[in-house]
Amino acid sequence: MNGRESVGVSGLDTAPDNPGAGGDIGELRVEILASLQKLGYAHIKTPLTAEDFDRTAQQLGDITLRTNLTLTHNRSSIVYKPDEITFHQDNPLMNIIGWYCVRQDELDGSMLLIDAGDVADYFTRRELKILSSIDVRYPDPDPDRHNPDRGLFAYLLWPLVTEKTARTDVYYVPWLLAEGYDDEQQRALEKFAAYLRVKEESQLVAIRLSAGESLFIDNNRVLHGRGPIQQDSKRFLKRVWIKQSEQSNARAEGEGAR
Ligand SMILES: O=C(O)CCC(=O)C(=O)O
Ligand SMILES: [Fe+2]
Repeated sequence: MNGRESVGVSGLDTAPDNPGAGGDIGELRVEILASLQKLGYAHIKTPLTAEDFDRTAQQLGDITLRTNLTLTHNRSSIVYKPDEITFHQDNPLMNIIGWYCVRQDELDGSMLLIDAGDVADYFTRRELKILSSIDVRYPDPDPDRHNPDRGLFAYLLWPLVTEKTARTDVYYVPWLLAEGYDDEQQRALEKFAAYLRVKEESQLVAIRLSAGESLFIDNNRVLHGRGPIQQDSKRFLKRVWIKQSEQSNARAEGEGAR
């Protein structure tokens, strides 16, 4: 790990005990957006309080869900279990995911990231068209329709690749692939999985958050996962799902370009 992914140097380090004062959170927002644009993620090493993390997240868009991630034996989602979590993306309607570390696993607990921001360079025009025709399921965000803890499952569909004017978005969850892909789509899916393996081998980013640190990722670009954690791990992360408005998207692109 080198220091390149660090943000929050100028703004918060001057007043680490009181980052809310003097507009520091506003400055942090600009740094996070710039890092998201450049790297696909922003690792904030300056310790924040949980409240300042939340306030910072609110500056990035609308928080649609707050989740406490700790091992919870009676809950069914993989995020509450100690097993390895393979590379995936969360609900594609969410543009940014943020995690705040309250307590880290004793041995590891690193978040592992793959930046798929270069997907359009790796595939031909024709392959990108095929990838855009591949639908991947995502859980219905309405908890009355999709709620594994209540035995409710409802999925919607989202394209694996979405070509936009200035970027190409990706949405991939290996265990939520739909059924009935044709041969051409199967071949494209295999090549996509190979692309991820190459990136995992050569460009994997591992970030082990310490207590007080936070991480934001561009969920339409970066895949995340982690290795297994201790069966009795005390690891505790707070996660936020953030939806950017069209307005803040446009603003973010403008700021990133400066
Ligand atoms: O526990 C982690 O590091 C990440 C779990 C995860 O996939 C998530 O929070 O969406
Ligand atoms: Fe996830």
